[in-house]
Amino acid sequence: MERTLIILKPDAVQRGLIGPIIARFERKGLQIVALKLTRLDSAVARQHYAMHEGKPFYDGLIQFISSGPVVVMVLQGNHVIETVRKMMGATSGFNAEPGTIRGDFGLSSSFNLIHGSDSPATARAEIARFFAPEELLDFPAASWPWVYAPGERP
Ligand code: D4T
Repeated sequence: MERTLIILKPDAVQRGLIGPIIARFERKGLQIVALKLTRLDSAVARQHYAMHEGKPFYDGLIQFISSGPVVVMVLQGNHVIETVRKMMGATSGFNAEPGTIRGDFGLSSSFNLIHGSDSPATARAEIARFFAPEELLDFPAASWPWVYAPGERP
């Protein structure tokens, strides 16, 4: 099964949106296999957003993502990377469709609540950045027989 790394950014934590956002993933049928509240120091933030170095919003992005506690978690499920990206919505809350997390909860393009890995290779690197192997729990979810049809089941 596929895994993805999620960060609930400082704005989501401060606005009391940890529960409502995680509830959406649980209701979808996705499985949480790792979860913690932490804070990104500047070095980890720069590593995580290295691909944006040099862009006009880079310094503000590093400042924002390391400005307060974040929730990092690993979600597991069939096609979870694409599923979560769709549930997040477009980068800016203003452009994001209603029904998506950013579309329902935000208006900003920088305070945009959530990060999700964008490819399997990125997910592997990002999961390893935030979790040791032993922090990832491998267990059969009780919901699987009703979330997945027999041919789709893990
Ligand atoms: P992340 O990477 O956080 O999951 O967001 P996206 O995948 O949706 O968007 P992105 O990589 O293009 O941008 C990364 C991060 O930078 C912030 N940002 C982006 C910003 O502050 N101003 C901007 O103009 C853009 C494009 C928001 C997300």
